[in-house]
Amino acid sequence: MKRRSFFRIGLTTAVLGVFKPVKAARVFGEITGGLNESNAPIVISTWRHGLAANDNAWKVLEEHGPALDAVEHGVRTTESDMTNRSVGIGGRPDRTGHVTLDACIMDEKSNCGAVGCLEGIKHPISVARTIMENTPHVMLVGDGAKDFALDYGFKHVKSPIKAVKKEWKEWKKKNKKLFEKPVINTENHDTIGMLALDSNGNLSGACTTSGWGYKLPGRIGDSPIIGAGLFVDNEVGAACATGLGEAVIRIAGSHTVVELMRQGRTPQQACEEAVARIIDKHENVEGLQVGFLALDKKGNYGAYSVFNGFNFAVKSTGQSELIDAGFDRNW
Ligand code: SD4
Repeated sequence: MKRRSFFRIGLTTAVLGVFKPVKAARVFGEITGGLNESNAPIVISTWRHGLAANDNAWKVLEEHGPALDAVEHGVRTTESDMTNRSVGIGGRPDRTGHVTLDACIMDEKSNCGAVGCLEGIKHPISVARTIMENTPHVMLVGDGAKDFALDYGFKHVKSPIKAVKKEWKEWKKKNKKLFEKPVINTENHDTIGMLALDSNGNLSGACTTSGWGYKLPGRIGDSPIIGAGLFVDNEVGAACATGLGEAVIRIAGSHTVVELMRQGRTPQQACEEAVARIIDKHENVEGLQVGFLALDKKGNYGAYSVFNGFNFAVKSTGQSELIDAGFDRNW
């Protein structure tokens, strides 16, 4: 097996730019990229941190680079941001103080790679890609994933970072029982999921997170699970999810969105239907936030969430904006 170069596309570009996003409040059901022939290249990603991530993904797309490089490069931006508490090693730990990271990546040929419960590695997304490109497996977790990463030249980094450790200690004082049922943390749903369509018309996606803050040790969410946190089918489209992973897994969320697009739904309609299914499958959706993002083969996009508050970033030629997603109900 050959070790790949991790620095193919120049990591020095991972610098946050200055943005003046246009904040558009839109009526849900009307967010689409339009019906023109093709919006390619285009990149979309979850939450406000998607703006900076899209900018770095765009550097690849505008040079006519592959969507796969764009999404990896893009989400590394968020993984590098030590102020981000829900992605990368700056993220919140589990109940025992371990920051365990989940990520996955998928390309236009349906190749995919994933890591779960990975500790002490700055860029889980690149480990996921390395698994995809260098092994016959899709997913490695825990110590196996860590050893694999170290063997392939990734460096160990310390986590949690100081500020996070302090917060966790405070949390621990108030939460003494380790295995008490975790409470849904409605403020900590900030995974980055990114979908890109390149100038050759190929789709790829990436998803990376530190998961549910103060989760039970060993918990893996939807984000590294192909079909749940992310799914790409180059014939149809791509989708990713953010929010309460358990709810997303229950309906194979991202796969569901892509399959709905295959049946003729627009990206917007597909996201709305997947959210409706989540609502149907849960007796009580109180505090259960989930958001879906979808992109089709022509670069039309859509987004929808259970509750208000979900937004996403879009970048294409002449466009860089943060858009409020439609939602089913108010908090
Ligand atoms: C998870 N979906 O681990 C992730 C959490 C998250 O935005 O914050 N998503 O369940």
